[in-house]
Amino acid sequence: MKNLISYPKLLKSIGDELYKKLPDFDIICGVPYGGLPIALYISVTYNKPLIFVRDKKKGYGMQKLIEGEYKKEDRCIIIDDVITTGGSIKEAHEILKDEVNIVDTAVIFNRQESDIDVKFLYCRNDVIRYRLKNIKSDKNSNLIFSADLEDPQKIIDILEKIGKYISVCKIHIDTLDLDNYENNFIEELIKLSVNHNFLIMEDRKFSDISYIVEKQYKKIKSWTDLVTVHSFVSPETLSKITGGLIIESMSNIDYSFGKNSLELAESKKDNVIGFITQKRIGTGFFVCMTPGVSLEEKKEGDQNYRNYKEVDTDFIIVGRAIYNSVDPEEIVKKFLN
Ligand code: S5P
Repeated sequence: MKNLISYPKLLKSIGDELYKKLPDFDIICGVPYGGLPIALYISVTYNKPLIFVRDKKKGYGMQKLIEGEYKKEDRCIIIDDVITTGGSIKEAHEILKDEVNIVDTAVIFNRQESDIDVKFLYCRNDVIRYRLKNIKSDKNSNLIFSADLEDPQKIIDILEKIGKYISVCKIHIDTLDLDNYENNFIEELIKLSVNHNFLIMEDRKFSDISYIVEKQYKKIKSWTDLVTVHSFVSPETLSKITGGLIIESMSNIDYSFGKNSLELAESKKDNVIGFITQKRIGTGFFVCMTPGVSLEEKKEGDQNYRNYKEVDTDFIIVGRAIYNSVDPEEIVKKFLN
């Protein structure tokens, strides 16, 4: 993001797009350093005086913390490039709150790790959606590998062979036998996902109130791109996650939350990527992923398998048919045909 200053045309179009999202205001405040170029561009282009705040921690101490001229009644916008935890934006608020009338805060990129309400152009969820789309088309693969083996080493060994063919690797972290594994499984999984260019999904099927899901998600967020969530959660619960996949229907029982799931997803577009579903729903903005898929139609316990050729959604999720076979690479190639 700091390199944006090396691309003036891009900086300009980002500045214009961000400006369109802002309410009426009188002055604009950039948070150094990341927020300054974009705030200065908006200031000069739209004739809005600029101020900026100094970093308290950097020893300016009792000196002047706000540069530029302002009046108490000025409606002020705070601008930064990125919001992660929101620390520097909170500090700017602190410095400005009794000096001007803060009307909004805007950033270019929201990492979605903070509860502060900000306007933004892009967020983590957008990046996940974009990457999924690109991986699918670059690899020409609609295959999600469901790595439900208990032995982490076996998962790593299979991924080394099939990683280049798959778009996503899905796991259930709580089913893995990690205590008896000498390496750091998550580190290895991330390395493989980078080398072979696939996303990681934790099939957590969140179902609790937002207060709890926020805590649960914190434990896995650093390594998972996608995460599943039941369709009966509240919009508030959904707002705590990114890369969400709403369980619209299950392969093993006959229920469907089509309308609910769509409404829920529409209400939280910045948190949802799509659905786990047996049939295509929505208009294509959200992806549809289907589990319960094998080379042929069959029943195993309560799992209902459909023939992969019968599935018309965006992705198929396949577990046992791949990892129980003697040659996973050969089987993967069959699914991709
Ligand atoms: O409806 C569903 C939803 C999911 S996420 N049915 C499913 O089977 N799944 C998951 O897909 C299930 O938890 C498992 O991880 C995978 C299917 O694995 P397989 O071995 O039966 O292909």
